[in-house]
Amino acid sequence: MQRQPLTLIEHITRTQASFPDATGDFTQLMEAIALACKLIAREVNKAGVGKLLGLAGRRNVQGEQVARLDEFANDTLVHTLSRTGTACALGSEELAVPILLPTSDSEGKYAVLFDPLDGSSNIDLAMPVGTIFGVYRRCSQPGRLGEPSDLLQPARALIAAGYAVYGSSTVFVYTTGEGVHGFTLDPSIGEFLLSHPDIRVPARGSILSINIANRSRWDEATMRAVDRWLDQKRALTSRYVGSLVADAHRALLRGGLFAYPADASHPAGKLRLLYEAGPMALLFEKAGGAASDGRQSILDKMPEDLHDRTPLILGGTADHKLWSEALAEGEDER
Ligand code: P6P
Repeated sequence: MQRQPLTLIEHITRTQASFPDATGDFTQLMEAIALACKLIAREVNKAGVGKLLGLAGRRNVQGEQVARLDEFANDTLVHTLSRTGTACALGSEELAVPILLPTSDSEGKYAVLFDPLDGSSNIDLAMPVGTIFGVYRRCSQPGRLGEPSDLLQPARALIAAGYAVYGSSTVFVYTTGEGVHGFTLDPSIGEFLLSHPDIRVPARGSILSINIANRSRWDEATMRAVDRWLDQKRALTSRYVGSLVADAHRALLRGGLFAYPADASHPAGKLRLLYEAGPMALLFEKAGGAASDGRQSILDKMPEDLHDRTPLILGGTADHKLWSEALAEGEDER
């Protein structure tokens, strides 16, 4: 009989076996995230004929038009996570302020951040979109309401991070620190099945993923880094979806570089530190790659606000080194 690949929950349960004091709360939390991603995938995959296409008629804290699917994805994550009792605080791109949850002494051990539907401007074009999440252990006193500080931790403190990419297939990628693993949704049984065990980012790849239309707004150092990449004497190409989860997933599997540097319109960078760059950085580092803002590891950046932004460079170690060395040259000359 053909051996079925491990399901996501079987895999998570196995990782928990190495934690003797595991109570099952973390597994329950991850099950809630996986369930939410399945529910979101179902709506994304029928967006054209479902009732959730188009705009919700309001703007989010970022000033961006909110798509109906953004609201659905956010509400689904809030609902599936809140009812587990395992979270004390939830932070979302779609919510101006965190949701702080009442907990008993033994509950609410985790704080969860998420971008419920990243790249949603691509939905009406049937382009890939995704959900990104990060999980912290709470740092506030147990047995009471969670606090914003439970969410304002550096990405190095994440105990789990991952994403679901809703593309030609739905793939769930996560790490709890022991490697990075991918699972493909089999809609016929509603299960995420292990399809990408122990993902490793190739040290050197051939793809640069960057929005070249921003070139006129980059500083000199960024232009030098891009030109350094393009001047390499080897076969190169570029790919850019404009959906972080899709572009990062490609770089995780194929190597190369994803870069969203700061520019004159986004002096602090466009992407969000806590619920986009941080989880992606943990995944890349745990898969043997690198993640920085060009000068500092994303994992060490201390957030001040839930919606802080950052420049983001993700890639294999050799490709990332080429970029950061080119960037540093200017500083050496000053
Ligand atoms: P631009 C999508 O809106 C997003 O937040 C990320 O998913 C993506 O990487 C980036 O913005 C694309 O930004 O300016 O290239 O359209």
